[in-house]
Amino acid sequence: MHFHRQRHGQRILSSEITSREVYDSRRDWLKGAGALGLVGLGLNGEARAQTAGPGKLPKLPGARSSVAGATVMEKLTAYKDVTSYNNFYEFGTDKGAPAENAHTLKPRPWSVVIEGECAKPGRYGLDDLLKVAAMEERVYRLRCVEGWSMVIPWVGYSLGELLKKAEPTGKAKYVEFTTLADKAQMPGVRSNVLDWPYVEGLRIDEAMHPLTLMAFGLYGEVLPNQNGAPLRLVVPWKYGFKSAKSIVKIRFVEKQPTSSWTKAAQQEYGFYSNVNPQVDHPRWSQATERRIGEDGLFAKRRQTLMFNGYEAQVGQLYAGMDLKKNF
Ligand SMILES: Nc1nc2c(c(=O)[nH]1)N[C@H]1C(S)=C(S)[C@@H](COP(=O)(O)O)O[C@H]1N2
Ligand SMILES: [Mo]
Repeated sequence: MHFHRQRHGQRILSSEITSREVYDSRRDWLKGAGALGLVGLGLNGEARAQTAGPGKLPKLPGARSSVAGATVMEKLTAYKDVTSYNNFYEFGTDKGAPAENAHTLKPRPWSVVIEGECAKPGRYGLDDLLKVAAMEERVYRLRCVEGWSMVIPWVGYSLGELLKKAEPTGKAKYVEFTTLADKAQMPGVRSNVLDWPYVEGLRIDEAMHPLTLMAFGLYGEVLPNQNGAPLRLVVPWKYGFKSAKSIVKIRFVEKQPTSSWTKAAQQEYGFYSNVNPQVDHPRWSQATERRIGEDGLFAKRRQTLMFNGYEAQVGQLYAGMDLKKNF
């Protein structure tokens, strides 16, 4: 049995801490909603989720999502940690580099090209992208392949809502995402740590799954630059690197795209990259993870869950596949 911390001289069991944290995060959620006078009101009868950030950036609230699995009842990772411990190699490889350097990114004006195997290709401006579907708040776990995780209240809508607009053809078996690579805005692009631009891909059914989020915000505000402003993917059952930041192009393709990480190390980063505690990274185990913010003296690593805890929602997508081969 592990003990997490001492409080008023009492030792608190991990089981008690967990329910306590869930309670605290629910209460904070309600407090936020109360401050805005929205408790129990809700537009269209929906409960409004109002998880507020520090108010430094424009507000972007979302209604609490009704998508199955969209709200993890675990303590939220602090806004400060979510925005200061990042992977965004276009701004440097240190965890603190994106927060330090991403002020040079200009998230407006912005547009995304949608092309390839679809009936309605086109270029969408950010204001149109923001209006494609109602904004929802989704509390997802995000687990990095490096072995740390966070719980983040994202704001956005299902990527499928946007993809549908372009009317993908029968040949659209995969979707490729390309992100901004501009040396003038992104100092890290001068290094050759990755083959720029950053490219990621999903199978079309993964891209259309309601949990796959086109995110525009977090903590009730627009995305901070270091988290992938003005829009990024969040694919909660896959390792974090599949969640491409600052997207500029979405392409429907017939053949499986090659991601930048697969190009960099084919044996380490497969196309699927589903969170899987049974398939180790060649250089380290994936059985456990460190929750950012829980790194005190008594913090213990958490068991990593199959599909990052989203197995009930996405397991069927991989029925019959050998997940050791398709890692
Ligand atoms: N364009 C781009 N997107 C990216 C990355 C990157 O380096 N460049 N890093 C990925 C990795 S490894 C992770 S873990 C997540 C981190 O997202 P966060 O900083 O919002 O937690 O972003 C992903 N998206
Ligand atoms: Mo990552």
